[in-house]
Amino acid sequence: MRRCCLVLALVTACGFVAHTATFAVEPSPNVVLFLVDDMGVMDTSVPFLTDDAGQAKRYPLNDFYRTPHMERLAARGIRFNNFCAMSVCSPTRVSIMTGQNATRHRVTNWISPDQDNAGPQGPPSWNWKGLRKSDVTLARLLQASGYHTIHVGKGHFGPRGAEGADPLNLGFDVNVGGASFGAPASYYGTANYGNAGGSQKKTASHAVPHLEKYHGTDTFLTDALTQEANAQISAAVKGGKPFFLNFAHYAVHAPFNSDPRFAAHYKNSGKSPQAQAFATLIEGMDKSLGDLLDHVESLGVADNTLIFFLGDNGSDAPLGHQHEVACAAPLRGRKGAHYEGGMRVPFIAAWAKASADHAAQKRLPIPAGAIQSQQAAVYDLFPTILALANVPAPAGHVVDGAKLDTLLAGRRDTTRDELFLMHYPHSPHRSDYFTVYRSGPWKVIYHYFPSKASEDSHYQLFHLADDPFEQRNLASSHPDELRRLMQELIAALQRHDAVYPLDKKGGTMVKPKLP
Ligand SMILES: [Ca+2]
Repeated sequence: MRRCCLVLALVTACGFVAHTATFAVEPSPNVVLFLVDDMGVMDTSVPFLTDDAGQAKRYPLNDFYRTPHMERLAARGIRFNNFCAMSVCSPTRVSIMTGQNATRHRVTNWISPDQDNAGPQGPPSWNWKGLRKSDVTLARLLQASGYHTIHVGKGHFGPRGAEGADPLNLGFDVNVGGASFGAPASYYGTANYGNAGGSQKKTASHAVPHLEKYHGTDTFLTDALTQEANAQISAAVKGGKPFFLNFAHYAVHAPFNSDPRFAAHYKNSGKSPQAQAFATLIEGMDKSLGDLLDHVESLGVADNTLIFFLGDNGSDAPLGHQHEVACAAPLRGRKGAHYEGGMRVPFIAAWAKASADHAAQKRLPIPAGAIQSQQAAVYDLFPTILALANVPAPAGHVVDGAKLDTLLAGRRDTTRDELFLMHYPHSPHRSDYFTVYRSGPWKVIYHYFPSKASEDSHYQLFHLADDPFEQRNLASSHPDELRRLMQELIAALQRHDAVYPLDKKGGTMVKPKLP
């Protein structure tokens, strides 16, 4: 797709060349999706949240974690402090690949590799099988338009043996480390990442594939994947094609194996050994980002390489109760929960090296050190990246996301709907059978089967602008707003062709009720 120059000859009706002009055509930009598993918006030394004046505000967790390379990336680009993901892994991953809300593609739960995990009252027609060969994916569209498409790290697009288990079936030219499962058996090279060999008697069901050359070494999984990603970037650059790298770290997902390279930084933190190990996974992931930035710079392609850094769901930091202000403090909740801590993720977009005169950067300018507070979500990446690469989405493929260009430029986009729908018709997880709907400053949560976690009600209502940490449930005191938001929630589910939980007998779908 690299077209160095195009000679255009305009021929008149008489048949002679009237004018010849030479246009330099820019090479297509390289795109790196740096996707961190289970990383929430507070799991970093980069402050994402802001004060009333819109300035970055540090909280104690920002001083616990060490992510200097995220700081470097944030200084080069823009970070979003209101970026939403689905509350668990696979739904977000499929949304990134399809541009669709999980409600629509119906991978509404994480995909258990060996058995359908709809849950006891989950919808049987949810999409446990995940992505298929025939599905429209971001990778396939880029591949068809001339990109070299690389997947490194965690896949989790489909169960074991299904088409989606192998990223090579989904439009990737290369797959290193991607498989059906989400959690690695081990981060340790000395344990062969769970594969048989050496002192490892049996291959574990979640053994990370393709990394044999690191077996028996002290190469931590995050580092092995980084070396592989950088080698793939080198090969792509050598081959002269633009590349799309889906660099999907297993970190910082459990098991919380302590990374010995960084353990000393946290030993006097007063935090539990698990929390310290989690922090080492964060710092190892951050070093990976730094190594990648250095590498694209050393190859001379940094000014033509766009980095999107993000998490796939809210924090899983082992710092306290899943429904309290603890794991993602000051946000409430944790991965899987219906509170903001379960679905707010870090998002940074930056050219790997700023160059104001670069053609691609002129088309998509990104200010340095900026913060964007307008709400956006994981499915917005699909239209954004396709537009940047000049690739149209196929007719008939419904896209729920909207281009981020205006937001990436640091401006407010008044044409965007400020809506977010997160549908989780499953159990068991940190929260069960719920739908979240955000509209402007309001957030309503519908609980299909009231429980202690839902304050024994179907409804919770929060005003996030006034109460960003979800301390005041307004469902009883604001019945008009509750009813209006619930009407919108029900309409949004219908618009996305949702499937719903079943009643206890397992026969009838249970749809949300108006208050
Ligand atoms: Ca995840």
